[in-house]
Amino acid sequence: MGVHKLRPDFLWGGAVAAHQLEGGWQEGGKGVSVADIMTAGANGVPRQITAGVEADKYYPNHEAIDFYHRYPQDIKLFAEMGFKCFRTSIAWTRIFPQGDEEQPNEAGLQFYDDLFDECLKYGIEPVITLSHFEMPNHLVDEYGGWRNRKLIDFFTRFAEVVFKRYRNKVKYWMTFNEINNQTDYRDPFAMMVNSGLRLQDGENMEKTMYQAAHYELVASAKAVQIGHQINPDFEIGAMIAMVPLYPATANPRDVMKAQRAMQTRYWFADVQANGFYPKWLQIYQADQEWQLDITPEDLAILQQDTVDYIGFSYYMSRAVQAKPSEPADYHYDEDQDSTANPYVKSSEWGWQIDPEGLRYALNWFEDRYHKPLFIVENGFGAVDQKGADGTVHDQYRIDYLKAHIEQMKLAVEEDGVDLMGYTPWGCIDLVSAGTGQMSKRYGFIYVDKDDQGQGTLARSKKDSFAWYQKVIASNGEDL
Ligand code: BGP
Repeated sequence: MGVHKLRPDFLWGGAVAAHQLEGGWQEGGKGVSVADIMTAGANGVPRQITAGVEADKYYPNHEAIDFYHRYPQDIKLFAEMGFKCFRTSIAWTRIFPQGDEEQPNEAGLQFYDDLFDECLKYGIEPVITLSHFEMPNHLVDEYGGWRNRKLIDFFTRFAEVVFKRYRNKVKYWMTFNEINNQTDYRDPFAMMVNSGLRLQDGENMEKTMYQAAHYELVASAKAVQIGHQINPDFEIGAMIAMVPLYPATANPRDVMKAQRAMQTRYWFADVQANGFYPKWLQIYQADQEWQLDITPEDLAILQQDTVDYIGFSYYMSRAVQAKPSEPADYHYDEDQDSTANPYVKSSEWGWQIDPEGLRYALNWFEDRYHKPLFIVENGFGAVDQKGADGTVHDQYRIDYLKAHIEQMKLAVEEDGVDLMGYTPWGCIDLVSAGTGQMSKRYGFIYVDKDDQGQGTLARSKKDSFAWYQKVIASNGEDL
């Protein structure tokens, strides 16, 4: 049996993002982010991205769960669970309200000083995402978001300011949350939250995505370089949305399709970890005659400043199928090429539950990049009901997490994967990114608030709270 074990300093914790829990959207000099102009979706209607903040609309991110004021109480609960780390993001708009200022906003910097001090008081390491779906909306209105090269300077200025300020408080960083989600370039929501792209009529969305993604990758590499200059002990990672794409059958054409689908979804990680664009993509881009703005200097930066580790989210896998007459390039289209996988069950939101896919993903990353890995999101979104005793009995959540932790341990113990930590998503209930609602919950801690924004915001422990406490205390032995 495997000689490997989870590291003794394994980073057990939980993950959130500023805009999904802080609230205080106009406090402490904060500017308007893209998350602040997104309404809640309802009854299958997706979230709307409005032109600005419109008076008659409900914006759930504005108050969220009021972590901005209540964080001491919440961090105390995380400490009680035994968290070794806490993953959150720094809201870019607290530091640079518009995004293009020369000088940062001191009140915003102070807020995160206080928050990190509160974590460190309990020995909880902050794990920080620089950009988690919450860029300044001014950069969208004024510059067109990441289609503009100027964004590289704005982002790296922001990164430099926070790296310097928190050089002795934060060691673990990630640049862009789920940078590869924009592979789905037909999804206006993904394009907005990832890259601040409001698509214009007649625009070639795919080309715009490749251009914006390139600027983000250069900005990410520059941030890695700046961070290491400020503190060589920093560990700065990528953050990839990992959804393994399986061939629907053993038909070699499906297998080829799945391979190209994996290449298409994960080339972002290739660039961040290997330092260069994969060949198939260079050929594909050249064939389109897009004339992308990719300079030799950019390529040198990508090559030189690769990430220290791969952080990734894992919720589900998918299966893909070749078309009856598949073109030779096996071009992958997220919408058209996916098919149901009869071997796995789905959540209420159609997310296919596949614990073994996590072991597969860990091995896939290990084989391809040989870098430490960090599972920075995993979890089960569900509508929780309080029982007669006023407590949420979320055995379904425990079952989901347990099954995934078992597979994670196999990847470490049997396969030798180098894993830094595990931070389940939404460790306290928060606003769902996809739906904008409260009712899709992930937390160990229940927050009293509904989809209309009503509730006391009181916190209470679900059954999963004590379960996760036990998991951490035993370093994953007692599941
Ligand atoms: C990831 C995001 C998170 C988060 C999570 C769950 O894509 O990084 O911000 O919200 O998914 O998604 P949802 O909230 O839509 O259930």
